[in-house]
Amino acid sequence: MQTTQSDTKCSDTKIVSRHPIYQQNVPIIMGILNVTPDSFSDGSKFNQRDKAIAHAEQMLVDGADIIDIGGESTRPGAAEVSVNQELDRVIPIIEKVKSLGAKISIDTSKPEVMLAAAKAGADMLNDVRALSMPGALDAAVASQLPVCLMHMQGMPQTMQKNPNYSQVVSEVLAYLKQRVDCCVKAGLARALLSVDPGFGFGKTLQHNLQLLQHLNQFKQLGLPVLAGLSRKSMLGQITGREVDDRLAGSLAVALIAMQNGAAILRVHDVKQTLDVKKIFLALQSVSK
Ligand code: 7PJ
Repeated sequence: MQTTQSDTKCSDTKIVSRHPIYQQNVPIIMGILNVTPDSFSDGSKFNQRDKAIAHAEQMLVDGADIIDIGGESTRPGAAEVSVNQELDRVIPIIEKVKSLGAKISIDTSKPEVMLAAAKAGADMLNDVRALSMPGALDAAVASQLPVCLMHMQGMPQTMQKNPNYSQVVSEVLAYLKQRVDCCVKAGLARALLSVDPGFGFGKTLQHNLQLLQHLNQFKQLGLPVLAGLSRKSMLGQITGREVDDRLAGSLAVALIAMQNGAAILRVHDVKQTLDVKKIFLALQSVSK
């Protein structure tokens, strides 16, 4: 695995990040590549794969720094996917996208998929369950890949039924801190880790807004913060728009996330998010 090293400075911690693409003060763009059948609904398996590859190529042309490949839908109510199904969906895509010269992140919670993805060339693990599934922590340690640890309350099938916190920001922060400590104890260097509050994963609109408003608090962990807000239902709740019509909302929250310290933006619309990033950086250069 190739890594670029750069200093990560935070209020009280200084670490050297081994994140594959992390850059201090420059947010990076992670392009989303869903390879669940519902995201490419028409056509044969070959056709689906072809479409996925073409989409990855386009995101790279548009300026994605890393492609996040996911074969398990974590939408509320989505059907569970077996290990073999998930492997069958993601491994050929990882191999092909890797051959295009891209950095790859694998969005999975399954240890078997983590190990196979690492072998196929993945540069990073992205786990919405923060390595909590049996065997996931061991698989991550064995891979020695950078990992994004995300917070989720409950399980995808039921998480939006009744999300409940007394203080959402401090509770999510405490959870991530505990997962980070657990990873370090198990043998994953701090420098390999990034954290994510998990927008929309067991959160009401109010919870999501509080997390976004206070995103900079997550920097106190001294790790890169990932924000996944693109096209999410919170944007539909605010704007009244359907999922395919949330570009403006997605760009608005991408800018706010950058201003509040996000180091990695997980997005569908790479080209447009890159423009937002350029505007953010231009403004940053005069404010110093
Ligand atoms: C996220 C994710 C997110 C991280 C998904 C969707 C649902 N991984 N995977 N953060 N969301 N790290 O894109 O709407 O927010 S799947």
